[in-house]
Amino acid sequence: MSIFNNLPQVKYEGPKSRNPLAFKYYDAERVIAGKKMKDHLKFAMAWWHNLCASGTDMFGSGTADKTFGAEPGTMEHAKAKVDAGFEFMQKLGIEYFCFHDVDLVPEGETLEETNRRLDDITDYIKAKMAGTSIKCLWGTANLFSNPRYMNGAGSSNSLDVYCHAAAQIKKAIECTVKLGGTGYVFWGGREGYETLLNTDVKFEQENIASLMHMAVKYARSIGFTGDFYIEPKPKEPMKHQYDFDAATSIAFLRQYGLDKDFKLNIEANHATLAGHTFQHDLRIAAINGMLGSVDANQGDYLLGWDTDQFPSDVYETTLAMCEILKSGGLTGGLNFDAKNRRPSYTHEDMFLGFILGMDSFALGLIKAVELQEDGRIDQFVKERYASFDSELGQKIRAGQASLEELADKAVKKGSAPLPGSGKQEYLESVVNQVLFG
Ligand code: XLS
Ligand code: CA
Ligand code: CA
Repeated sequence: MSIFNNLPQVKYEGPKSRNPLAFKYYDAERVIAGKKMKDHLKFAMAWWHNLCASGTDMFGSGTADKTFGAEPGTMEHAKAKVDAGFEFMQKLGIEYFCFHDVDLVPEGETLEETNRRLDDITDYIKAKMAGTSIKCLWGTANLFSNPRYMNGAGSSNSLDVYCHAAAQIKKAIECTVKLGGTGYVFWGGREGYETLLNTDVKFEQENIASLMHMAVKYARSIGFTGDFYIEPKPKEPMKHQYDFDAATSIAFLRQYGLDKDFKLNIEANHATLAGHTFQHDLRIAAINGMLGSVDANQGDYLLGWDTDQFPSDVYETTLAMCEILKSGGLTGGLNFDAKNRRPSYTHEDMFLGFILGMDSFALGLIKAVELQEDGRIDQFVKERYASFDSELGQKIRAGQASLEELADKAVKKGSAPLPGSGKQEYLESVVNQVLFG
């Protein structure tokens, strides 16, 4: 039975198309920079936003009907969501999905009951996957919604809560492995604190690291060969979250010896909440060899929280794709951790949100490749550091220079010349010319 029967198979019709239910830029099979677009842009559907979230906010109830013809809170509904999700992905040509354990099934009274339900639903999903090209990008455990996690999961003060989190992680890893997932995510939603007056930060961070070590050990023992990801976010829901941004998360992973098994899942809206650009966190992850996957969305510059909007800003997607191309591409993919605005409540809006997001990244990819081919920006950056091509510069780069010899050179020179213009305005005009010229 079709759920989206009034909605078509979405096809590429090109930039001149006026059909709202067609791609204008995303042409899955088009080869660009040596790869098919769909291989540059491994788009994923987030189970939680697309199949679960109905538009509830702090001031009002849901606006969107996500029942898909079944009673919410039942296993029939869990299965209806699978049916809806697969039809949706197939109609849009999306080949990956991401999930939390509790997105898949309603939690039971006991862990055993929840786990049985997870066994059933993953059997059902696996059967659906057969004969399609749909795969699992990553799985995760929701360790933030249930009241037991009010003080965190790995960072909880309660041993019982810590063990409950371990049980959920164990099962979520098993589900991810069963569905062939290539990644497993830790988003530290409540791993942080509200006040230092009641918090032992060192104790909590050590406990989080231990839980991660146990997760890696168990996952490897059942054959998981993919990457673990930390997904940085500075705040919301906690006032202060430990995985503040890419740099902080990398330092944590290195400090606790987790850096060989983990990379980062960089979310655009989380980077901007940390006071960075999306590109900044992509760059920091990439230069540290830790750019794994991306949660593709955007925030609102006027709002200080995580609005999880479908990406529409092509300037941003272009600069993001520049970073991704420069890093050699993602081992993970681009998960739309994005939801429709509350007044966009129809099934058609679900399609329109993904079309917007996929086209924005496709256009970003096209423009990023054009920027690379144009070459003026890369050339400018190269020339900007050209003084280090000298013999002494090379010695510094190789770590073979001494402070005394640099000081001697400076003294002989007398005064240093100015370092040359940064030409930001010129570079921004190059971007505009490539984007709109
Ligand atoms: C919330 C996070 C969450 C993670 C997965 O802000 O983005 O959805 O991606 O737990
Ligand atoms: Ca988010
Ligand atoms: Ca996310």
